[in-house]
Amino acid sequence: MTLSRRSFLGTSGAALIGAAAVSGRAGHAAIPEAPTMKEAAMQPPLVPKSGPDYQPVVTLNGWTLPWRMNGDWKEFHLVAEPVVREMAPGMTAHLWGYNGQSPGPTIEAVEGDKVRIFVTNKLPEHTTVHWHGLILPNGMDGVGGLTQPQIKPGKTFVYEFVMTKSGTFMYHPHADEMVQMAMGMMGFIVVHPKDVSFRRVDRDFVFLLSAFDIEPGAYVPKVTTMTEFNLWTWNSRVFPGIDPFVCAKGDKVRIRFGNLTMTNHPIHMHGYDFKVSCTDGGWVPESAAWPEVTIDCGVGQMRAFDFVAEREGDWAIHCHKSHHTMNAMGHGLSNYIGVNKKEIAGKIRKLIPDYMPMGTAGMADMGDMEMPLPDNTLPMMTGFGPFGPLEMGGMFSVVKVREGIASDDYKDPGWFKHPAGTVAYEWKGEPKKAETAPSGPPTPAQKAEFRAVKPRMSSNHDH
Ligand SMILES: [Cu+2]
Repeated sequence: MTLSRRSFLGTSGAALIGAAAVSGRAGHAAIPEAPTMKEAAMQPPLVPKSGPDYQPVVTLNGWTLPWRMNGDWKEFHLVAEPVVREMAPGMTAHLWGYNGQSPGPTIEAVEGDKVRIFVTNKLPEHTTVHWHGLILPNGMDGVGGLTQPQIKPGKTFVYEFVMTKSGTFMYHPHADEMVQMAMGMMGFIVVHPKDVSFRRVDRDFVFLLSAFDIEPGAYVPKVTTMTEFNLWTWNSRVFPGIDPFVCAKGDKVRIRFGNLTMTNHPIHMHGYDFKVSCTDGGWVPESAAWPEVTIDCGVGQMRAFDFVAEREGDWAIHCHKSHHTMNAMGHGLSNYIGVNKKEIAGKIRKLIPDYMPMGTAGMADMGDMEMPLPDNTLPMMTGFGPFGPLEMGGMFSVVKVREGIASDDYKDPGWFKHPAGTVAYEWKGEPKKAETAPSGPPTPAQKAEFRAVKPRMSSNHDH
């Protein structure tokens, strides 16, 4: 399918939809306002003004959808629409999302809540919303054609159900799914336990894993891509555009994520071991929560892990697939490690004075290089830390643990200041002479070093 520029126009401003467009049982009532978000910056957690006093989540580079009470119903309004998303400073993408951004706003509720979610379709094609992991009546499940007719452009549907269980869930279309998810349509759902002390943490971070195929210089993802994506994102952001996970020393922290890409992501956090505490199927009993430092998240799965932020520092957190911590590159880049390009470089420089051969000793030299790139294109490996280039992109961020951060403060505290004597350092002694290769036949002593010695049973160590 082709997307005309026109498709992206006319979506700005808070959407106030007339009740006439509403179908369903709630059609007689006024539809709630649909707030919209202009920024890709993390918004403060939405502290509940009434009801149970739960610890609200923060959405990386995102926000939580405000609601209103209507009798005993909690009412939300999602608007499916084309959006412009900044994926990192220097690159925006023309995506589809909800209420002004991709991913859509996080929906937070409490176990037992009756929720009514209005969904208005401002896309150029039909859609639905599926509530992944929630236990609800079949007709509210949002599968176009199977459990409901699709929502046509311009129409609003109403979903009504009870949040029967607490946990970690998400929403996404179940209509023209490959296209709509490749365009960025998804959002997080957190249902807090009715007993707000249950598994309570001090900081609760959420994000969704998504992948896009956007050619360098382009703005619109290719929607027919099945596996060869080139931008690996957390909440439709790539490093260095992904918010850090700011924690006060001693905080109980939960990090929750769901995978709506087409491959698995082993999410690895440095500096800590953590306990896997929740999946989209429910809570892992505390007695069974298992320790990890990397937790794989399969396609369509969600994982949450908990840890106590007791060690200060800037701890990397990233997908462990190394090509997922890189941004888009041209295809067909060859491996030139060990190739001497000096001679050919000289010839090319006669034609192109700026030409620079790269990759002859690995590709790290690309991390600290400023090369001309097409407009709206991010470097493949980028970002600078206090010690130099980070050589990262894609699914990478930093858990920043600091002493004395206020409980509601999520601002980037800058780089960690390491106590003196705690940073790896260069050895500056004299190199040993023996490191040169010997000439001539090996001496008996040298031969002896190659003799394999197989230890016997421990008999010779008997006391
Ligand atoms: Cu990955």
